[in-house]
Amino acid sequence: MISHCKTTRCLGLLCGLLVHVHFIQPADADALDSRMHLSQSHSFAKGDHVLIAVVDTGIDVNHPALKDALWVNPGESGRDPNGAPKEKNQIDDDSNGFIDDVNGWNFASNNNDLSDHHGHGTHIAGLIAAKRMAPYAFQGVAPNVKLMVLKYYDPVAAHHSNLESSTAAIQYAIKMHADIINFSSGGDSKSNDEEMVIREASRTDILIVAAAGNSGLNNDRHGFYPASYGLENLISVASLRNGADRLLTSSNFGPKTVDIAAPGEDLFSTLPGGRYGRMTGTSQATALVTGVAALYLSMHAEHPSAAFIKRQLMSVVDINDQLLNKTQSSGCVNALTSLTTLPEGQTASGAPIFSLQRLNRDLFTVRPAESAPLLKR
Ligand SMILES: [Ca+2]
Ligand SMILES: [Ca+2]
Repeated sequence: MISHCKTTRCLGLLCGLLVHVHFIQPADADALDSRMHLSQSHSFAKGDHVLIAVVDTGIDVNHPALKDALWVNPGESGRDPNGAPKEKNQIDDDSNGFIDDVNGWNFASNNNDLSDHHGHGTHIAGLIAAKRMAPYAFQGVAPNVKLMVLKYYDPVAAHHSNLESSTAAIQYAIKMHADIINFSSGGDSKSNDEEMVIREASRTDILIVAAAGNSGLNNDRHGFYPASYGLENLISVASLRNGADRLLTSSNFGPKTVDIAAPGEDLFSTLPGGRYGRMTGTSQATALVTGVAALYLSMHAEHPSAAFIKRQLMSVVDINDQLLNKTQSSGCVNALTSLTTLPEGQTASGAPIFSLQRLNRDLFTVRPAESAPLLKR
């Protein structure tokens, strides 16, 4: 547990309870795959053309599995009129208020150094977008997305307000037109500034995926922010145990204010220095849901609204009794059904469903044939 939480947004509570580095076992990839049906979902989408802002501790921008997943700000790339590369000419070429912000911005130190001195951000980035690199079977949920790196916390930076930094990071994501914001952090107090900027993200139809928190508490009673602002463009995510349909005892929950669950125990992903390792928490579960939302978005050129994507993911979860009264959807995110199930209110033939309560999902789920080509693993 990390104890740097002097202000009100604290990733230390959200994960990093255990980090160790070793080779992934085939069972790791298989377990996550079978839980979320990832490789089958990649037959439909891989996240192309989707831009995800990762508000976190930065990223190892040189990690072999991540370096090709970075967003490149078009206004800060190429050559300036003097022939100098815009990415390092010390000029704010796109006049967005940030100098040489080619892959994102460091709001902790107010510069463009995105180095991850913690590990949390690199781990989250890998779960969303890592490319498969031999000898590892591991890859991110949406390996073709682009990541906008918005660093709000640095353990080696001078004291600053996490909350001010993360709020500024969300403002940047809005200004630079991210599709989804992954927010694997939070705190137990509301912030007017933060709520205002998240409402602004709502108006611009950006989906925010936020961790429910790792205190084992009922968010319906206590609240955990930004997850608990209760906006229709914000998905609040709880974390499941491995090999069981129960939440981690550390995961916050809430039948009204926590929307969905995803695996989050001992997940394998990227770490700084080109390494790999495991972390546990609602942070990790949040990254998986972000990835699934990106897959859905990349499959639909008409750009469905953030609220629509939220409803879609929640309406096709794998329901289980252990999650009744724990989350609003009572289930675990499922990448395959999220992509292959028609929206609520329609059958495969287009006939309206009149009672969602009595809906038989099998009636309107388009399932791939047994012989559907799957990605080789
Ligand atoms: Ca700029
Ligand atoms: Ca520049």
